[in-house]
This record gives sequence, structure tokens and C-alpha cells, in this order.
Amino acid sequence: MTAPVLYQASEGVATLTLNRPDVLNAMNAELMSALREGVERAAADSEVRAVLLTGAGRGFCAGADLAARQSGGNGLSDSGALLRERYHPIILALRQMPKPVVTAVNGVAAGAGMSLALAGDVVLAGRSASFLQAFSRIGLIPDAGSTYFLPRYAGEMRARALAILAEKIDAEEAHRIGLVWKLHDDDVLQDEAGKLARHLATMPTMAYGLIKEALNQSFDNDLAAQLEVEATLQSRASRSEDCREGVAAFIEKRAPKFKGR
Ligand code: T3D
Repeated sequence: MTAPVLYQASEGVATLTLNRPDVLNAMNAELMSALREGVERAAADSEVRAVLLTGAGRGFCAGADLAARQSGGNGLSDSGALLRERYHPIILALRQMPKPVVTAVNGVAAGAGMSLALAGDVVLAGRSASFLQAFSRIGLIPDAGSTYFLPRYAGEMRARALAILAEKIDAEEAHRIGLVWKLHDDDVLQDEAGKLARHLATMPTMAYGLIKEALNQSFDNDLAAQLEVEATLQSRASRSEDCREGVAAFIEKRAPKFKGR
């Protein structure tokens, strides 16, 4: 059987490629399990300092595999249980892992596939990519983090309209409303995403992890509480080997050599 997720690690980057191109990388039980395993492996491997998530073929991810769902092949009949057991561990692991995650959206990202794309720290997209909150088309509600990410990234009005109207938006529009950091021509997207991930893998990984931790808390805090979060995390960052190296390199007018700790 072809692996539903390809895992490749080199130059400090773990690349995870969703690999069910015939169905636009729709997520069945096997893909979800392999994706979770890959994300957890990347998080645990100290040699891995950046993660790149993308899709094989012409799609990034079309969300839940509806054929498997219809035939009961998911093994879980209750959607809530399915989400808690399969989707949430992946989304949380991506957001909480103390290393940067780049998502390279190479085609359509629909339903939970759009949530997965937005779970990245830096979202890149090919110019022909598209984004679709497909859920309400089939009588579901946005899940796997879409109701969290959308209002925060695009604002509440756009979140409501995207979720309720379920209109497919193109990459330009997604970029314009803050769902995508940068667009690339399709033929160079993977190269550019790889280049960025390899660059991130040479940078101060510990600080990146702490940046994620601070931002993950930001919207739940008032200013005073968030200032306290920053102070606590900055104490840790400032004691890191990479901070000592970064400051020394600046003073000595040379390029820093970060070790990620
Ligand atoms: O209970 C729960 O499951 C809770 C969890 C929910 C999470 C969710 O993600 S719910 C939302 C599920 N996803 C969708 O509703 C999207 C369904 N797909 C589409 O609307 C369209 O395929 C796209 C807009 C994504 C792309 O359209 P297009 O025209 O570019 O491609 P296509 O021809 O529709 O799809 C190509 C093939 O992929 C096709 O198979 P075929 O006809 O060539 O044999 C199509 O059936 C298959 N495919 C696409 N999406 C899915 C899928 N197969 C299974 N599941 C899919 N989600």
C-alpha cells in the first residue's frame, strides 16, 4: 500500500507530504494516523528544527474523506469523538510543537484541510491554490480549528461569511484577507517552501518555540497578563545559548551560528 503520508527528514527539516492525490489528499483513518505519527515524530526529533507540511498532486487536502465517512470506514460514527480522537491531536501538536511549521498549500484546501493549512505558523500558497470552508455545504460546522483561526486571522465578518456562504476563495483573496503569508508561482512553491524551512532550521529554534507559546496565549489574555507571559518566556529565551551567540555575533559583526538551544 502507498504510504498516505510521506516523511522525509534532511538538513534539519521534516517534510510531511499528504499522499492520497487521487482524492485531493482527503483524510481517511490511515492518513490521519500517519499524519499524527509524522507530526509527533518531527516534534520529538531534536535534529528536526523546522517542519514543512504540503500535499502531493493538485490538492493540498480536501478535508474529511467523505466516501470513507459514508461507508462507515472511519470506524467512529460520532463526529465529536472523531474530531477529538483524530483531528485535535494533530492540530494541537502542530501549534504547540516548539519549532516552526511551514504549510505549503499547493492546491485546494477544503474543510478540515483548510484548518490544517491554517495550523501552520507560516502559510505559503501557490497562485492556483484555493480555500474552501466546505463544511456547511454538507450540513456540518467548521472544525479542526477553523472557528479559532479564521476570526483571528481574517476578522470576524470574514470568518462568518466564509463559514456560512462556503464560497471557494482563490489564493490572492486568501492572501489579501490574511490567511496566507506569501504567494508563489505554482512551479516554485515547493522550492521556496523548502528554502524557507531550511533557513528556519538554522535559526534560534528555542526562541521560535517560545514565540509560538506567547502567541498561542495572546488572544486569551488582557495586556497586563500578556506582558507577564512575555516577561516569563523572555527570561528563558535570554538564558539560551542562541541568545548569547546572537548578541555576541552582533557585537563582533559576524553571522551568528545558532544551535537551536
Ligand atoms: O464527521 C466528520 O467527518 C467530521 C469532520 C469533518 C471535517 C471535514 O473536513 S468536513 C468537509 C469535507 N470536505 C468537503 O466537503 C470537500 C469535498 N470536496 C469538494 O468539495 C471538491 O472536491 C473540492 C472543492 C475540494 C475540489 O473540487 P474539484 O472539482 O477540483 O475536484 P473533484 O473532482 O471534486 O475531486 C477530485 C476527486 O477527489 C474526486 O474523485 P473522482 O471523481 O476523481 O473519483 C472526488 O470525489 C475526490 N474527493 C474530493 N474531495 C473529497 C474526495 N473524496 C473523498 N472525500 C473528499 N473530501
